[in-house]
Amino acid sequence: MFLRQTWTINNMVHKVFVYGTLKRNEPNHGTMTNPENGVATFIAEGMTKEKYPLIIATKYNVPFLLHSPGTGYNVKGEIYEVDDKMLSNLDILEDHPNCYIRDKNDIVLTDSTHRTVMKCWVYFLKMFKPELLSKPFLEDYKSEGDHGLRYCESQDEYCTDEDMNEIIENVN
Ligand code: PCA
Repeated sequence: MFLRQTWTINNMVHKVFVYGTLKRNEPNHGTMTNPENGVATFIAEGMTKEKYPLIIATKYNVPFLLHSPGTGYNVKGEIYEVDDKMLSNLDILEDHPNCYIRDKNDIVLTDSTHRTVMKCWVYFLKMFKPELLSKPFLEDYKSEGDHGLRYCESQDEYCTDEDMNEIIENVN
């Protein structure tokens, strides 16, 4: 009993909405299915309640959700329940909070007739360069989509310093 309670206290479950390379059949999905990284359980398909610009940038063709509510589409993706370990591994992959910033956002379940809303963690780009808003906006990211900007898997970091300069506004 005591052990079980300890486990529950130390292993929180977090809802994460993924819209890019972490989705099923996309290049980084393996991060979520690798048990060494923790546990991720698929919950449902969903979309952002607000519209946001989803763009592809850098020479690696990385998808970024720009934190600019009201522009773009209600972006489609997948909701997962993850444990603490998986969440911290996703933070490492996404370089939160240096590159992407993980923020809670309303996600509407796509299959639900009642417009069920879940608050989920989402990886956004916040202090982005305004010129990123002139790139085409996507509704449903696919690395192999018509845009022709296939994600470059050879890199193990999303955001090198060079990439950061390209996408993040220098606030100094
Ligand atoms: N991976 C995260 C953020 C962007 C990306 O490629 C995701 O799929 O949500």
